[in-house]
Amino acid sequence: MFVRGFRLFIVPLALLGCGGDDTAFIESFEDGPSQWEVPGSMVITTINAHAGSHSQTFLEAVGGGDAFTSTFPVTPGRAYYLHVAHMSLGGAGFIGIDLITESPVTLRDQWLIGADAQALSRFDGEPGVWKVYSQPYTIPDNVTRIRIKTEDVRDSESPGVLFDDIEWTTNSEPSL
Ligand SMILES: [Ca+2]
Repeated sequence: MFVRGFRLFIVPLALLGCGGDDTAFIESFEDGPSQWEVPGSMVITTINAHAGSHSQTFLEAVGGGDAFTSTFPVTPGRAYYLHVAHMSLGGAGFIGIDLITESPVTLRDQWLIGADAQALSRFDGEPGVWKVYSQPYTIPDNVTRIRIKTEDVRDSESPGVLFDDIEWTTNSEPSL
């Protein structure tokens, strides 16, 4: 009886893939801006949130990326997902990554979800309504670190965007 019970405990863990999932970055904006090495014009706001009480917005529209996270390690050739909760306040903004190689150190970027064809996918939610997006992306060879970046592309006629619950993970489903 004891051995049988032990087996029943082990098998479900294996089926769930415990130990195989790799969440490299997670941000709910509930604990301050410490994960954003270059905060730019970002503001952690309480005007609305996908979960909790805080989300990210911007004071300015800045092209090329406005707020940048600290860099974190990734595995070259591995498939990941960016999960993000997004709300348009009239604008759309962009979220993407900077890809960093070593020996030699190089940096290039890839917009993942955004307002136009620069990004792999488009934000298409209704203004004032949160929508969760999941964008798959395979890390190129030789890229060992990335950072996530966000920006607003508003103009005076289309103000603002909110981001919340950003995850970089091998799990196809968001955990937040
Ligand atoms: Ca939040």
